[in-house]
Amino acid sequence: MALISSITLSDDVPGGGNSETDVIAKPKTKTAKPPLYKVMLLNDDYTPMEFVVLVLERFFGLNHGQSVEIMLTVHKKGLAVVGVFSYEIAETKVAQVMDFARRHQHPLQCTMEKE
Ligand code: TYC
Repeated sequence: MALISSITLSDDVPGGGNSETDVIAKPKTKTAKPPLYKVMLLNDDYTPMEFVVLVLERFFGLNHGQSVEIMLTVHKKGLAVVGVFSYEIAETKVAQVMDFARRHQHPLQCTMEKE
């Protein structure tokens, strides 16, 4: 009996299971997904519509029809989300758009916000 109890009441596994046969507890799968960020374009009275369409095609990979549609949404509503990205990608898109607008002397504003 002493031998059996030393196996069945093994104290190296919580609950006193047999350490040679028990399955180890499942590791906690707590891999939080990285936060996402909305990138938005803001309306203004001066940036030409064609320039905004070009921005959407060039930096957001949208086709011409999608770009016209989103540009018009910004024009009418004041802003629109143009894409959702990881922090690093969103930051890069914002910087690219702001730099492109500045170089062309347009007041176009592009911002990001946590989703
Ligand atoms: N409102 C601008 C115009 O009438 C067009 C425009 C659209 C500007 C979208 C900025 O993000 C913008 N020329």
